[in-house]
Amino acid sequence: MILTITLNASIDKRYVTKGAKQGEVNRVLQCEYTPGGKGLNVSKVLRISGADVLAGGFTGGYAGGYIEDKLKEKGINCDFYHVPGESRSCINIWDLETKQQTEYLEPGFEVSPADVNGFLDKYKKQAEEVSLISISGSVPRGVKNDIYKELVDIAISSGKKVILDTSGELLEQGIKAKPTLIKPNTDEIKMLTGKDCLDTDTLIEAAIRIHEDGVAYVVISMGGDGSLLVSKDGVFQAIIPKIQAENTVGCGDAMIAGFALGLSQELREEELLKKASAISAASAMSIKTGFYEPEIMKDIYKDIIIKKINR
Ligand code: TA6
Repeated sequence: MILTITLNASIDKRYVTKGAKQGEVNRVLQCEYTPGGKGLNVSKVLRISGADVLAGGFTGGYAGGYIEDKLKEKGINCDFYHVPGESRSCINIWDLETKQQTEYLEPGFEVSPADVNGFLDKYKKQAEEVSLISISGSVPRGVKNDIYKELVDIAISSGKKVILDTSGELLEQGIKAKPTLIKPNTDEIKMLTGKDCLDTDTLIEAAIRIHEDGVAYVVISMGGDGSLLVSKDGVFQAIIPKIQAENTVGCGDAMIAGFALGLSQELREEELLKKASAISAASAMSIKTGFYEPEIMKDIYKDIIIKKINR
């Protein structure tokens, strides 16, 4: 069983519009609601991949109940800490005329110190019972910036591999506990190492530094140029075939799900990176967030090339 932690779960609402204008009444042509927040996208992709998933974190109110009902319909077990507020919504707008994607991410409810302590008590028990832990996304108001350091420490003390996918101060604090895997973007690498990563060599050097500071796997996503994985066994690059992307929202979360699955299966670097890259690419080809077609993933998987980069 893989535990996913989403401290700021949301109802993701995807709108399709045509020529939407600020300051005017715009009618939405299509809309789709699904459980969201980075950790729940990871949960949904893990489930499609056949993994047993336990989803934890904070939910609240009617919206929280909707989120959990929809997760259970997908066969995802839920054990959230319930708070008085309403879980948030995150809006993702795709405009057919401008071909632009715009996101509005609500901040979410505020939690109290008692809520945080109640969640931590629940999380400590969960960490003992699961095989691997994946922590993603932003946190609600009332949660301190070092929360992920505390969660990673608990995971490691429980002898579990732990993935941390977040940004800013949450990542800067969380990395002090030496999570098993992180997937920083170039802004986050600059924050962590002070290096402006303008080219692949600098990117690799920065990732090696983060690895040498204690993170077993450092993943760098380079969008259409594929991704890099740095570990004790070296530097690996995944080169993916050209794809027709339909919705890139959540494909980073899908990649995290692929790594969680692969680490739980004890895969070696080449296989680990190939599977995660194929799942992420297949996810980008789906209009839905936190979803991929297994047949499409298998097709892409066959065409992914993994190169070991000599350093
Ligand atoms: O990565 C995509 C996404 O998970 C959206 O689905 C939306 O829920 C947003 O990011 C939430 O990000 P957060 O970091 O607040 O969990």
